[in-house]
Amino acid sequence: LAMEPITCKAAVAWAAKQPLKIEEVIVDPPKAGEVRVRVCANALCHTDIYTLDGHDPEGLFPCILGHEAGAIVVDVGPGVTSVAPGDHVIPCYTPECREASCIFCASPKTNLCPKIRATQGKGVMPDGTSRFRLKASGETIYHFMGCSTFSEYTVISEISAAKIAMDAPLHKVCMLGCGVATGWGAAWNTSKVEAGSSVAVFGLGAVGLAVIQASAKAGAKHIVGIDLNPSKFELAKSFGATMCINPSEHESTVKALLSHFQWGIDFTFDCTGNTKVMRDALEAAHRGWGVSCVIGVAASGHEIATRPFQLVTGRVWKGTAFGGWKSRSSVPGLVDRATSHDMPIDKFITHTFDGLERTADAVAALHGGECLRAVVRY
Ligand code: NAD
Ligand code: AHE
Ligand code: ZN
Repeated sequence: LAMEPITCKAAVAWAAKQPLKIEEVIVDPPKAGEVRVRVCANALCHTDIYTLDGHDPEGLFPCILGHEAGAIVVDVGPGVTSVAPGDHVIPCYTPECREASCIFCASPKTNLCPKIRATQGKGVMPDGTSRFRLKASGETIYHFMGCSTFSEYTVISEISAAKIAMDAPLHKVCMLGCGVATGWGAAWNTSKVEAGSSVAVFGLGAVGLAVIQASAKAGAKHIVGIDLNPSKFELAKSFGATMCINPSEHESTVKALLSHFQWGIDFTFDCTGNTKVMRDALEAAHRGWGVSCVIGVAASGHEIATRPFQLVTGRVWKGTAFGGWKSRSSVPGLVDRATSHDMPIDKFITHTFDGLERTADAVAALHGGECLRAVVRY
């Protein structure tokens, strides 16, 4: 039976800094190597807002944002073997092609499979075309991060679809499609936080709190949470922070940290996207061996700086995408850890909305300052 286009609702980003608009869109059937999914729940990530606000050098409009979702496979294109209609999946913006010729998938050093990265960055599927059109005019709408989950239906590559347990609650485990998984992986994979070590986390959104949770699990002895918004401190402590610092109360955050940790902190993380904070995080890292990991995504045109002496004297500056997780291989296990409460995730959900048309309310909530993750259930 030929697959038909599906008409559904999507929250379309028409231009930078403009509110999302709920539109009727046509979602074309999946082509070879693609799957069409029904999105059941979507958590907003700061990166969606960053692109909507026009800070992403790759941002394209009109597009359908969203990349932290739980979904059910509806139909599959020719050649798809790893998922079938009815399977529950998490769309992953970092794919995993697993082809023998992929030196990135073959290497244990990285998760950055480049197989579809070029077209993904151009807002299209690997054949160079979009599966989304506006119903009213036929105008093409771009994809985003290979996911576009602010839509009741979307098309993703098979290599971007992590098949997860059928009984995992999609409105919760959707958060493992980005923020929470990224924080855990930054601590465990990218930085390899050690038992007994000291950790400083700059930025206590969902990503930073996930770093704290994972660092505590790894046995870190001291975990400092840093945020301009002190309303985040209580929650940070409940995730495992042993101390919190508000930079606005100190002339220098680095000096404030060094007053407690003479030679610096073993593992530091930027979870703000602010390049000045990235510098502080590097310079607060321990002389001789401190590792500083950039997780935050900086606005277009912003660059990092420090004195090279900071590196000469043994600090290491690194960064992470999706916490280093090889997506299709790792996400199912992360989902199991969340559902078994080995790594509880309920506390990350501060807002819940029902219906795709509430996506703009979720965006407003994320701007509000009290929000970690706003989950929209479709
Ligand atoms: P968020 O907006 O919920 O949290 C950011 C936190 O940083 C807030 O609590 C805010 O008060 C705090 N903050 C802002 N400026 C600060 C400053 N100067 N000093 C101290 N604290 C400050 O965002 P999130 O969803 O947790 O994401 C965090 C960052 O990580 C974003 O930049 C996002 O784009 C990025 N991100 C990266 C990856 C990746 O794979 N590398 C994945 C997910 C998110
Ligand atoms: N498009 C931006 C970069 C945005 C960016 O760095 N994205 C992160 C994920 S943020 C998830 O919330 C990432 O993984 N980047 C690696 C990649 O391949 O996109 C730009 O600067 O052009
Ligand atoms: Zn994200």
